[in-house]
Amino acid sequence: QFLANVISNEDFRKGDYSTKFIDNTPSLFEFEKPKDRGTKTLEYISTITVNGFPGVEQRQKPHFDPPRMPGYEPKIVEGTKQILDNEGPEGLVKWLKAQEDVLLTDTTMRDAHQSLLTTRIRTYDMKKIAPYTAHDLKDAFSLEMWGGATFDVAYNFLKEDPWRRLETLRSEIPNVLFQMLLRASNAVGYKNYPDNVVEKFIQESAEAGIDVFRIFDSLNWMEAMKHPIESVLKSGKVVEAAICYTGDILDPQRSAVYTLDYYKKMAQELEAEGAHILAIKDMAGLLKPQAAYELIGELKATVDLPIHLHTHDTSGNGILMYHKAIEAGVDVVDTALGSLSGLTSQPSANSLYYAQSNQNRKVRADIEGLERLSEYWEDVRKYYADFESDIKSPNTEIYRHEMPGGQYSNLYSQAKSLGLGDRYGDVKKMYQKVNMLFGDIIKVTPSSKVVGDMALFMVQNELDEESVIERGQHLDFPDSVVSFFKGEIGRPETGFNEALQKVVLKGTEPLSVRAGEVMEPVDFDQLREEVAEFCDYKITEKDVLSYALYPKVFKDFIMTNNKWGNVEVLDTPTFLFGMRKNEQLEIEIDKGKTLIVNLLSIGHVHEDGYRWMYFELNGFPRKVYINDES
Ligand code: 3PY
Ligand code: ZN
Repeated sequence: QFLANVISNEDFRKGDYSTKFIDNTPSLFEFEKPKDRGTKTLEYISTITVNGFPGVEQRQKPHFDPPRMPGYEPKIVEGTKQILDNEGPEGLVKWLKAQEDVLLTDTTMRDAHQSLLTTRIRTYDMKKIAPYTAHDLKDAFSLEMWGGATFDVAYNFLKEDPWRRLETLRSEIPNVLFQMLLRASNAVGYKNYPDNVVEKFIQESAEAGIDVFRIFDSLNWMEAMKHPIESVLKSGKVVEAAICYTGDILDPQRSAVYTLDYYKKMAQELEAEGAHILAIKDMAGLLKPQAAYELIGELKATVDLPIHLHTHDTSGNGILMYHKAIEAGVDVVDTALGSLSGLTSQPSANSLYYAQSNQNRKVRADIEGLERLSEYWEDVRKYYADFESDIKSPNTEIYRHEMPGGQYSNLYSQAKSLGLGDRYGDVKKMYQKVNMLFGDIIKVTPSSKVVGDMALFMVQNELDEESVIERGQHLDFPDSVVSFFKGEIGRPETGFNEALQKVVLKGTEPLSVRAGEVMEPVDFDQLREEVAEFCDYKITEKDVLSYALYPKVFKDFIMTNNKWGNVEVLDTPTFLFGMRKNEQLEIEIDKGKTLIVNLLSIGHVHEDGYRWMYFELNGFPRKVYINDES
């Protein structure tokens, strides 16, 4: 605390101090009394009760029925995790190739809620169902439960540690492979990181419990995939190298670039780099049934790798598409449990099970188990109603604008915040035009964000494809667009639109090599020292890495934790809504340590904008003075 006072002292920061600084500055010795866990928890509950949770409409905590839990004692039987642990990636691949039925990857804990609920599902709700997931999904190939947006959203919005989520679930689910989505050199971020950060991230994730790394590059740029592939190979885990699918291989009018040959060539290159599994990542749900049949069939004949197919069900054609892909020999498909499936999420595991029930190739799953887990998530989903998107029915517009599953509602919020909510139709049309203006690129995080930012910018400034170049020298383009044209997120298949690049960069030279290659390696020792300045517990390598990836987000998370303690222990209704008057709660803050909290009354607002909140904590009266910002 003394050191913290020195570092935050104004004079000290300005360098305005002498050798008498310590003697002359008594405030350096004023230490804040550390608050106990109970007080911190009451302060969090009070703030949320009075001011609401960001993104949740402020209202009294609704009454939710407890979620339906499976009514049996879960048992752990060996699954794919043991095959990998005992026989290595090659043994796993051999086993996979020998399966007659199609296998499932369950995306419920990653892409499903990333796409439907802006990634807001908390560890608390995952942990509760985890032992039953180990039991009921024992036949699954894997659970995709980490990576993508889950990493930063956990810190930023849920105030929880994503590493702890991984470790907690790993200990509860020891039998099924854990899979993550890795954005190649962007890791779990939105920009390129130096190679040593990506490599350390892979090592730490492997150690914490990830078995299968799905690696994709947002422009399908092979150069960017080689280094992460090599790092996963070094870790001894499974490399699932992904090709992002765009356009339509059966529509020659749509694209001269993304043809069957394009995908076959990339598959061969990935196989040559040492991939164990090939993933087709249909992030916008553009792959149509017959195209899937031909693509999977051709790829099976081209490479000797198991094929894992990912899609989003936005158009409503997902099950039919999977049915054709299964006919063509796909090995694994991504699905979500019924109640968190469909629309911008993955197709339903439960529906696919029945669709394949009298076919040669069935779905390897226990349907009773899928139904039980689905009931649980149906109930839990209600907590997060405020994060639901406004898409209510299948949407075939995606075949035109080609926006990835998770981007649709995000871009709409961005448009609304710029006052363009009522022009969202124009934004979507512009998105399509920007794609062509950029040379018809792959659109997925982060390249999809660049296209989205440019579309908003052009609609806002009343620009079209010609005027943006004519007037470009005088325009201040969005940062993401400048970074794209500098080559910082990679190289599109067709290169850059040079006329546009020139006006965007205004004389700055673009990169001629991969960004990660020329970026200074991160000095982890120095970062460790920086983290030690604001972290008052024993820091881990994972903390240092999180700080390297997201310095501000990580620091804010630590500050929030200091203020409120670990809010991960709160049940979700309490975390999002606080408490109702006269409600009694039991909160297990540590193993065997429980707080019994009763909110007795809420005082009126004082002139200073604060109010008293009166509680009973473990039988004793307690009050908390809270700023009413509502
Ligand atoms: C992500 O990068 O988070 C994605 O889900 C891309 O599809
Ligand atoms: Zn996806």
